Amino acid sequence: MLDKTKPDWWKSAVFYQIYPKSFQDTNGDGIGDLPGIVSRLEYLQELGVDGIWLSPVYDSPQADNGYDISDYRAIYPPFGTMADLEALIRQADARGITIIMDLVLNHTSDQHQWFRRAKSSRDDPYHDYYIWRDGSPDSPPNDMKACFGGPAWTYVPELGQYYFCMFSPWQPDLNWENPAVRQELYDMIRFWVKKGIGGFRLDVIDAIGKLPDEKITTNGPKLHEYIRELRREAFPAPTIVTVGEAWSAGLAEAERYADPDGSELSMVFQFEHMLLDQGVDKWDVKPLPVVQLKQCCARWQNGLFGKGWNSLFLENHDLPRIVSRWGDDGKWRVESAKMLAMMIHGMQGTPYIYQGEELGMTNVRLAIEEYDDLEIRNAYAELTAKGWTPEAALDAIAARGRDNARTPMQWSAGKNAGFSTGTPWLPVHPNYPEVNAEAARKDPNSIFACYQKLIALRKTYPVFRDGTFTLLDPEDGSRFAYTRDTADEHLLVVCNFTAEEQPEVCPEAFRGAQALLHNYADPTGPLRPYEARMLYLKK
Ligand code: TEU
Ligand code: CA
Repeated sequence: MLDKTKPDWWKSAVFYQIYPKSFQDTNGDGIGDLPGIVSRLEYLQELGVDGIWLSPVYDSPQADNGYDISDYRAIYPPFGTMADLEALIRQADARGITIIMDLVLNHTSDQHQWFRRAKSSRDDPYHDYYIWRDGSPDSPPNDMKACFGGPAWTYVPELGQYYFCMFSPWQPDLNWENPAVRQELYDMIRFWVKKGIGGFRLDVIDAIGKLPDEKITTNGPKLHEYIRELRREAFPAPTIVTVGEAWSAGLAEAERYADPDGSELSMVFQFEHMLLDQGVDKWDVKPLPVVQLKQCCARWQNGLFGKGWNSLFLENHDLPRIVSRWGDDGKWRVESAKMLAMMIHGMQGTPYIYQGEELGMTNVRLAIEEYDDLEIRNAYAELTAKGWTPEAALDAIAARGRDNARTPMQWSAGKNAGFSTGTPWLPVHPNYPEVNAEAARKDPNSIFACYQKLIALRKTYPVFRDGTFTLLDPEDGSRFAYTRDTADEHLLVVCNFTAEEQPEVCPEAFRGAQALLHNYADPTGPLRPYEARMLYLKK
């Protein structure tokens, strides 16, 4: 078990993201719940993770599945009660698992008390909690668009004013320039720290310094000032782990966010690698440029070495399933899922596994009425209005839509994959009789077993945490190979990104080295489809 009293314990940790709505239902309403998570702690302990990042469980009208919070200090009743959350914190802790909560500080729900009052009158003290601009019905302050479709300004006729909403009209942006807003949020965070929450994932934290009049959303001039204040006021303890979601972050910004002086956050989720296989936007699907992926990873690995800390991830609740995206979810599902896991877990940083990733869960194809996500529903309308055929729009959604990640967790070959005895809120993927946790736990060669070993290796060999990174054959578009080095350890990771045989990569020093992990028996000779090998030696 990790010593979590050490300030940088999270550098040795592996986290697991839970999307509560889809994890485990215990009362048959088709919606995952907190008792469901408690009932699966044993599974997570068996996997070996040190912490859970819990997607939002706060009270919410669920316009964006909890990323629209109506009460930061209450639990969404279908998920359970505060007592259930306290039980989860306690029982997870007993298994060496720390709970990290999602913090949505950029916006609230339009149903939050603050917003209801803000909207009631220009003179209400809460009015200035949000971002308002005067206007008339047909002339918004500017032409900014909301992420989930439509304009970023919503008109309130009673006030003759627009409010700013970066995501959707149901998610009004908080006014971070108002010190009362900031203090209220810090106070709320202290409330959770007192309950025993070990850290936070900060939703779209790069947007809190926005200047809507100048059409600036991310990386505003006061962003880092606000983050430093947040750190000081809300979670000064160095043992609190914090990871900021920052789509806009390049290396220079990430260095500021994750400054080892502890003045801001532990690390950020940056998405450069996740943007490589798209064109003008996420619906413009392009094949993965392997050379660019390698060079991108190398830049981050070397760029933050000694100056910050990387987060390592391939999936989350907003992204498609990685085996469908960069692997092969048909014939080579098992091999390619393991290869991708080895590729990412061999690097320096803190790995985050998204629920079901450890089973090789795949993308799903649904009928348009079956999708729940507001982004998907709006995108379908917008794409077809632009002239896309329904088939083309559905293809893009099946490749990139967020509901790919949100189908219920596949626990067993039983009814509804063991997720619920009722009707699941989102359809279960039809491949559950084959792809499920029960089968994976029994099979020593499963994808689950591979993740389990990767987590254990990270705990056994310091080179995973501390080693330098060297990319081999940077221009090779089929194989991703790199080495990691400390003064006395040497690690080689080799991955075949294709379904064809490729020549072996094995620098002289590694001849005869111990194979720590591999996804085919007998890891020697040419690389078979999606083959991956990890070789290790003591210098
Ligand atoms: O996501 C932030 C974000 O920028 C997303 O809009 C992202 O670009 C999109 O999901 C890509 O399809 C965070 C949360 O992770 C997401 O679930 C929320 O919907 C969003 O913030 C608003 O809170
Ligand atoms: Ca339930």
